Amino acid sequence: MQLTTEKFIRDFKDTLHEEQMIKVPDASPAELFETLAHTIRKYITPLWLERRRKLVESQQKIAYYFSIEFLPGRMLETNLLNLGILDTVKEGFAELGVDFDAVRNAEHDMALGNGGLGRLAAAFMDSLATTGYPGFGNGIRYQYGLFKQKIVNGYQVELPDDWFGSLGNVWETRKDHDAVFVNLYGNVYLRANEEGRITPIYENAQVLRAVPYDVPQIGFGNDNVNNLRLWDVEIPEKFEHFYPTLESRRKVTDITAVLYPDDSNSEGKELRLIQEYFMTSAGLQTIIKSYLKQGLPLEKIHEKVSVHINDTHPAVAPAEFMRLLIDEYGLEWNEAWQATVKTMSYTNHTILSEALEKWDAGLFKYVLPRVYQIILEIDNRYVAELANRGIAPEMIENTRIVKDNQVHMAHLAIIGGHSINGVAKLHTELLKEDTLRDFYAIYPEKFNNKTNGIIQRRWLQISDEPLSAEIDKLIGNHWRTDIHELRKLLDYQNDQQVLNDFYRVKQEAKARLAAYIKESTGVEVSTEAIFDVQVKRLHAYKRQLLNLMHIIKLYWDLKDNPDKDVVPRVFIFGAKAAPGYHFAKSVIKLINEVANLVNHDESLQGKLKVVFLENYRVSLAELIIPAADVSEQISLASKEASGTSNMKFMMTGAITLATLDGANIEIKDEVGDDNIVIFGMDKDEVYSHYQRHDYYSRGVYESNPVIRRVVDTFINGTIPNASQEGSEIYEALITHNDEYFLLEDFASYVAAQEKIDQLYRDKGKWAKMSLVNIAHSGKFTSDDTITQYAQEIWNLKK
Ligand code: 26Q
Repeated sequence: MQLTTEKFIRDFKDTLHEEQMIKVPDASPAELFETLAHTIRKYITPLWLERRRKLVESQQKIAYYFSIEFLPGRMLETNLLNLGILDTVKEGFAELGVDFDAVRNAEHDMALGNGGLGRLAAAFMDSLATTGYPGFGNGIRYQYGLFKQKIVNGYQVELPDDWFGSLGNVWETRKDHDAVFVNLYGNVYLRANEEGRITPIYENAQVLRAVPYDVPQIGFGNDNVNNLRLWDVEIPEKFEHFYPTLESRRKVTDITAVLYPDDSNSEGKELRLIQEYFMTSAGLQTIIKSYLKQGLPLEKIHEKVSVHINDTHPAVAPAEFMRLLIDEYGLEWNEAWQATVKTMSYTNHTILSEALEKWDAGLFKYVLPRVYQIILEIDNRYVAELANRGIAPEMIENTRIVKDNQVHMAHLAIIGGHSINGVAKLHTELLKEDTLRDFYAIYPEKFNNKTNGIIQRRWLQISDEPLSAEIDKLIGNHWRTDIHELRKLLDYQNDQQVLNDFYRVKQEAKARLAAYIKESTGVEVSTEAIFDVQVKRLHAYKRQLLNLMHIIKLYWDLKDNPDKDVVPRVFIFGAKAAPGYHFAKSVIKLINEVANLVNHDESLQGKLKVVFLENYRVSLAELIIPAADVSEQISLASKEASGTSNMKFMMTGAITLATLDGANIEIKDEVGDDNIVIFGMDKDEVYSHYQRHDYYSRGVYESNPVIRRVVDTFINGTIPNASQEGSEIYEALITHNDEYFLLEDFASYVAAQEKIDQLYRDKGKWAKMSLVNIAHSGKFTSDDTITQYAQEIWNLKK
C-alpha cells in the first residue's frame, strides 16, 4: 500500500487522541503499540474486505489449514513489512521522537504453539497470503499460550502465558454472526423417518457455542489479506440455566483455556479430545455453509474446498465431515465419502509409530457418540473393501482405524483423505518404508514429500536487518521479493572486503546478544568466542545432553591443561521442557549447574562459557539466531522429521553442525560437504542397531576412558547441586542403554567440534562458508513449500 510519512503521522496522532486521549510524549510503549496496531488495522480493513469480495465473486477453490497450533510470535513488524510501510512507520516515529524498538517490544508474542509444528503453520499463513493462493487457517483461540518459563535455582518453573494481558489481541476481529453450535456427549440412536431414511436422534447432548475470531494474514507486497480463524467457546444463551455455578461454567471455558504442551503424558486427556473436535467441527460447519452460499451441489464440494489436517490433532475431520454431509445435509454415504476423500489431506510430523495419536475407544464413544458410529462404519467398509481387493488380512488388521479398543487417528486421516505427506525427504522415505509401510503398499499414490520451509522475511529482513542491508549493497534489493536471488552472493565468495563486511555484521549481532546475555543472566561473554547455539524444545532425541557431554569434555581438557589452545566458546541453550517430562527437566537443571560451574571458574580463563536463556520463544529467536556462529542440529539420525531452526540459522550465516537427519540432509545437498560439518551415524546405521539389537552402552562406557570420565562427572560430585538429576542421567545412559546412542556418536561429535575449532581460526574461510550458506538458503523459503502444497495437493489457482 501507499503511505506517506506525513499521512501516517496524522493517522497515528488522530488514533492516539481518539482512543487514549493523550499526546505522544505522555504515552507508554504499550499505549503507543496499541495505537499503532489500531492505526494499521484501519489500513488493513478495506484490503481484507476487498479480498473477500473478490473470492466470493470468482468462486475460487479455497484451502483450509486445520491446525491445533499457530505460533506467529509478534505480528507488528511482519504486518508493517508485508504492507510495505515498515520504513515509513520507522521514519514517522523518528520524527515523533518515538523509539520504535520499545514499541515493538511492547507486543506480547502470540505463542499458540509448542514449536516447529505451530511455527510452520504460522509460516504457511504468511506464505499463502504472499503467494496469493486462497488459503485460510482454522485453529483455537487459547486464552493462555505455551507456558512462560522461568529458571529458578537451575530448575524450570512454569508460569501462565497470559498473552491477552490488558490489551487483548489487538489484531483479531470477533465474528459473532459466524458462530456455530458443537455437540458433545449424550446418546445417539438411529430411527427411520417418514421417508424411510435412517436418521440419528440425539439425546442429552451438551451444546456449546463456537465463536470465531479472525486474524488478518497479510501478503508481502501484494495487499492481499487472508484469514486465520481462531475459535473460542461460549455457553449458548438458551442453555445458560444448565450452568448455574462458576464451577460448571469454568468446565466450558476450560475448553479453550490452555494449549497442551507436546508431551506423551497428556495423551488420552478428554479435554484435549474435546479441543480437537471443537475446532474441527466448528471449522467444517462454516466451510460447508459458505460453500452452499455459492448455490453449488454439496457432492461437488471438493472442487471448491480443500481441508488440510496438520498432524493428527484435527484428524477427526473426515469423520465429522461425513457426519455433517449425511446427518445434517442428507447426502448418501457413497457420495459423501467420495467428496470427503477428495477434500481431505494430511501432513505427518513424527516418525515414531508409538507417538501416533490414538484414543481409547470407550472415551471416544462417550465424548463423540455419533462420530464414533461413523468411524466404525468407515472402518467396516474399509476392511470389506480391502478384503475384496485381496489384500492380506494381516495388512488390513495393521491399517484399520479401530483395533485393540483404540481409535487410530493417523489411519483415519490416511484412509479418509487423498494425500499424506512427510516434511523432509528422509522423513517421507522413512514413512514409506517403515512407520506407514503397509499404507504405502495399499495407497502408494497418496504419499508425497513436502520439505518444510521458513519465512525468509522474518529471519532476514526483520530479525537481521543489518545483514539484509549488507546484501542490498552487493546484489541490490530484488532478493527481498525473490529470495533465490541470494545465489548472486556466490559471486563474492572470494572477495575479502565482502567477507570482512559479513564478518563484521555477525560480530555486531553477537554484541547485541552478548548485551542481552549480560542483562538477563549476568554472565559476561566475549564476541571473540564462537557462539555455539542449540535452541529448540527439550527432547531426549534432540540430544541437548550430547552437547552438554561435549562441554564437560572441554571442561576437563581445560582443567588438565589450562593453556590448551582452543578458540573460546560460548555455548548458548534455549529450551522449554514439557511440564511432565521429567528427564527433560533434569537436563535443564544440569545445563544450568554446569553453567554455574564453568562460568565462575577463573582457571578456565574465559575460554568456556555456558548460558541458558530462559523462556525461549519466537521473539527471542529473532535475537539469538542472527548471532550464531554454529547451529547445533544433533538429533539421532531418523528422529527429527525435518527441523526448521536449522534453516533459519543457515539463512543468517551460521555453520551447521549436524547429523544426517531431517532437513539437515537437504541443507548439506545445497551447500556441499565443505560448507557444513556432519558427524554421527546415519539412519541406516541406527536402523541396523535396532535390527541386530547389538548396542551396549555400558560396553562403550567401560572401554572408552574419555567417555567414562564425562559420564562419571554426572555422579561424582563435580557438578554441585544436581546429584539427583546427575544420577538420573547416568542411569539413562548406562543402565537403560542410552536410547538415543549418545555414547556411540560421542567420539565423532567431539571430532566434529574440533573441526569447528580449526575452521574458525581462519576467519576468511569461515566467512566464506557463512556466505555460501546464506546464498543457498533460498531453497528453504516456505513460499515455495506452500506453492507445492497448493499445486500438488490442493489444486488451487491464484
Ligand atoms: C501430543 C499429545 C498431547 C498433547 C500434545 C501433543 C503434541 C503437541 C505438539 C504433539 C506434538 C506436537 C508438536 C510437534 C512438532 O512440533 N513436531 C515438529 O514439527 C516440525 C514441523 O514439521 C518439524 O520440523 C520437527 O522435526 C518436528 O519435531
